[in-house]
Amino acid sequence: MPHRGSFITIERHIADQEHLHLYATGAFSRLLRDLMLAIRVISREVRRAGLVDIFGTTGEENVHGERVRKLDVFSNETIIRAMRYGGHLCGMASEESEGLIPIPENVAKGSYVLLFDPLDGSSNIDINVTIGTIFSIYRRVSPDIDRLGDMNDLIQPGYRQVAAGYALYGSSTVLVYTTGNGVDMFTYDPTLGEFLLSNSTIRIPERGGYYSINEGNSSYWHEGMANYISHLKEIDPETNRPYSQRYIGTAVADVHRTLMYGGIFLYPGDKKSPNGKLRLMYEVNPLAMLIEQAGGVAIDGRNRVLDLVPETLHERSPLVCGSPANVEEALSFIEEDPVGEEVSENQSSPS
Ligand code: P6P
Repeated sequence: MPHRGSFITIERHIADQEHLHLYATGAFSRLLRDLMLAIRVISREVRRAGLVDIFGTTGEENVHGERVRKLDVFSNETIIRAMRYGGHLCGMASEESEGLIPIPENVAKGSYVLLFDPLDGSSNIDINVTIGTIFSIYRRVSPDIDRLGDMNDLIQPGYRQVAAGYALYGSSTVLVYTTGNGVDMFTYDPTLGEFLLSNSTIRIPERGGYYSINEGNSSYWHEGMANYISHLKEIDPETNRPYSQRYIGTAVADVHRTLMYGGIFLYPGDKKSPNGKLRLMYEVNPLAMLIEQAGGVAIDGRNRVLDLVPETLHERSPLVCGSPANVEEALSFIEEDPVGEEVSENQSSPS
């Protein structure tokens, strides 16, 4: 529910929630507080990017061969610097970095790992369209608390996340996060330097009238997906069709609208990209946890996202998420569509 004019800061909210977690020690709360500092710094830079010539690209490419923008690098480095000395983590991973981001040898290792997309929506950075930071937190699985973590600590199924959230740098900076007890939203007040609770225990509407997908990919859609989207565009006032199409091209912003207004967001696998475009570990999993915690549904086109067993750090996954009624209806159309990589008939299965 809206908390207009409340003075519940995120620090107090984190502390108040601590008792809800049997294992939560001050470390978990301090981890979140350090992350909030990084997000404040990124928010400040995003808002003045045009003034300090931080728009544009660095001329380099990231691990995925994508052009790196100065704000991407700044955001990535800001989070790493804010998080690596706190003593709460045994490792990190980022969309902008190849493998495990280590914790310095002389720094205490903690019980958690942090995975993040430092600036989602890079293609929108230079045109002042909403972008965001997405994060996902797990407890380490490797036993030795004093040692650096490893890939097994980073590559875990989404249902093991202990926290997930995102910051949106839009008309205002908002932070939406969950630690497994519902979804809460905070709005940043730059005059106070505080994130103040603005919407607690957010619940996604049971059904919504928006669908969000890149229609430019329609030639590649599998049959079921094509039929579903055509169904949404038919004229039928009794079922409030046609739906309205909204697509910003920043996943975290499109999913935020879906969370707040209801409806469905889809970045499906198709004939060109069987696993879609979004990254499982630091985009799809955290967004799926938030949608589920708000009463929604998140699938890869057939299976629950949070049950997917990841194999590599940067693997992609299709995502179909939103209001329960919308996702259920979509599934009735797409459940026969292929999901993920297909082994074609003429491909011999590995010996
Ligand atoms: P397309 C941004 O670059 C991003 O990774 C997501 O935030 C967004 O949903 C998607 O790519 C947009 O991709 O293929 O629709 O332009």
